[in-house]
Amino acid sequence: MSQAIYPVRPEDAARAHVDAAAYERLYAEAAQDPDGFWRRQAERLDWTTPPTQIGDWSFDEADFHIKWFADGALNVSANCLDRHLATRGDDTAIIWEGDDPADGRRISYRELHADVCRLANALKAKGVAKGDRVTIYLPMIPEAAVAMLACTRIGAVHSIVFGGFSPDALANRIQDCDSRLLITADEGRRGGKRVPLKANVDAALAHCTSVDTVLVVRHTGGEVTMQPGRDTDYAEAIAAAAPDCPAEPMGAEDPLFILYTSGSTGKPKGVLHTTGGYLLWAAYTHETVFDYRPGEVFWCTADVGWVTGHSYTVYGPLANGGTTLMFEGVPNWPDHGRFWDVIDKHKVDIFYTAPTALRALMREGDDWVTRSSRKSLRLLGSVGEPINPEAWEWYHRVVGEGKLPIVDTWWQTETGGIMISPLPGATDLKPGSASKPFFGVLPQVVDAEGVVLEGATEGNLVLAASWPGQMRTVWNDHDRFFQTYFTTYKGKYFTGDGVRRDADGYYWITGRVDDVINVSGHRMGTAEVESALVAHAKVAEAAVVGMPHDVKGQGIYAYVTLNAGVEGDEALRKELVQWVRREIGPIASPDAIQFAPGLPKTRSGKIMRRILRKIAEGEVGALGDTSTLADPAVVDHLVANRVS
Ligand code: 6R9
Repeated sequence: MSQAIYPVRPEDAARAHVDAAAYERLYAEAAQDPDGFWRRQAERLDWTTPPTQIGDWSFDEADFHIKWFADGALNVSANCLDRHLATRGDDTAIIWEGDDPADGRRISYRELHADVCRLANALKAKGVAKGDRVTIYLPMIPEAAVAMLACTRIGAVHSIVFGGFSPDALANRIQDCDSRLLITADEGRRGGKRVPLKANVDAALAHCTSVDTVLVVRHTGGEVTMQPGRDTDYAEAIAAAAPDCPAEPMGAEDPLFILYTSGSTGKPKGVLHTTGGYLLWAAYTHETVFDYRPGEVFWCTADVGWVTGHSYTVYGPLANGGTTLMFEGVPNWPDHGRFWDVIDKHKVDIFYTAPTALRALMREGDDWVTRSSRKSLRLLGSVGEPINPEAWEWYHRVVGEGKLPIVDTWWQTETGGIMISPLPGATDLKPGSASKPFFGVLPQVVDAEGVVLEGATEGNLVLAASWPGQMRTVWNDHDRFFQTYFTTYKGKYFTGDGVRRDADGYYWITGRVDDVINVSGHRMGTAEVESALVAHAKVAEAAVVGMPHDVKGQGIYAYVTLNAGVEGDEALRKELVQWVRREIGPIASPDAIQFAPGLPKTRSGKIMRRILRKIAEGEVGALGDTSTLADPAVVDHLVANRVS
């Protein structure tokens, strides 16, 4: 563990919204008088009906409910657009940087407002009403933000599906929330390659009956089949629509969006966020953690298909009247200097990315970075997985030239926004530590039995109180919401993460303690990959665990038992990798497949994942207690045939 400490720089403290003294004061206020605190904070949004009710929640089974600002009403698109028009209508809301460095656009608040209104009117003309679900399957192009905001304008609930997901994964997500309308593009572009989005949609819709309308953005101009009666050209649909559309006043607790995420069981969960609390959390954390001021260029590299793209590419920056950069491409194309070139090109002030990207770039040498100026940069951020101190130090020394603070932000799809993070003007930095909780966040470290551990300690991370940005339910499965998050430790929200707290009260996230693996900052449920594998005709059984991976953080290690008489060879291994990519998407590709005649099971038939994890990690000398195994010989075979 790194011992280094980087103190707050005086210039950061001087300019900051929140310095060290303010942090202590605001943290105490939010903990002692949450209603007073959040009533004041809610004033940063424009409400059509200001809330008088603030926090109203209980994590106890008998009275389980979570509400914030419940009697207030507001509209998210009005908060992200209309209220900025008078003061900064001509300011740039979105800078779009295409995959091809020659492609780009700048969109002002006024233009974005008009585009959003047109699409909102077009959606209404297609029969989309308040509460209806709209699936968005788009590349990182401005139309993705337009689509999100147009939904919020009329009270439709968006569900974005990452463009890297397969037709099957898309179909499951459409069906689960019963979307009526889908917005896609002909193709996406990534690293010079094309992603056949519309063709994937056609394949997905062969299994879904709920979608009756598809809007298709012509992005690459690639050839697509348009199904008459169902598919409409996006440009045509909005050309016919008026550039103003009243913003529907929404209850603070009305659904805003659904975002599917992996859990420890097979089926991805539809995480539901609501209107008031989510927007407040995204806006307030964006302003405070990045010490953001309008006029600065904020670049979050996350795709809008993930929660980070929702909160910090779109909602947080736009709610704050900021300039957000949307990037369609990848860090290593046309070459390994792309990130730094884009920073110079658009004079980016704040850069927010994932450790996996940093590790990949670090391997290519410093020259790619140092050939750029990066003098516009003021602050760096990290999100998605624990950042190892080596990557942190490289980010700090090479990218930030030893000067810029790094905010390592811990949070989850479920939390809506940043929960534990340094504040640049308030928190001394320790490489690898997400450091201190944000206002209103009450972390606790508990042991396996739920005993709260004090002081410097290590255990599981729970949150003892609700916060406005908290998810409200799992779409269509409120019981699963309660069971997943509130039963492991009664009366508390369980994060699924392990954590260490040091003597200074800094939190160090150690990674997932459940059956979720974090591949390049993307969550994969091991059960999802397992069910994809067993769907293959030659596979009898599969068990999937995480393994250490230099760039991805964690890789996917699959133990596969084949049907009797089937021979496991290199060709089948490749076939299975392709199969999983087709079933779920490229992010789920197994990094290692080990054919195993048997899996280690208890006498009651439970697979002992602890042992499989150790073997995948190469820690074969430390397998622990194997006495409860039904057949200990299985383990010797697995160890002897480990894939490295
Ligand atoms: C925002 C996001 C959530 C899981 C989370 C944890 C890991 C995220 C982290 C981090 C250590 C950080 N995680 N940020 N671990 N340090 N700064 O990534 O949401 O995709 O839902 O993933 O990611 O394990 O539980 P999501």
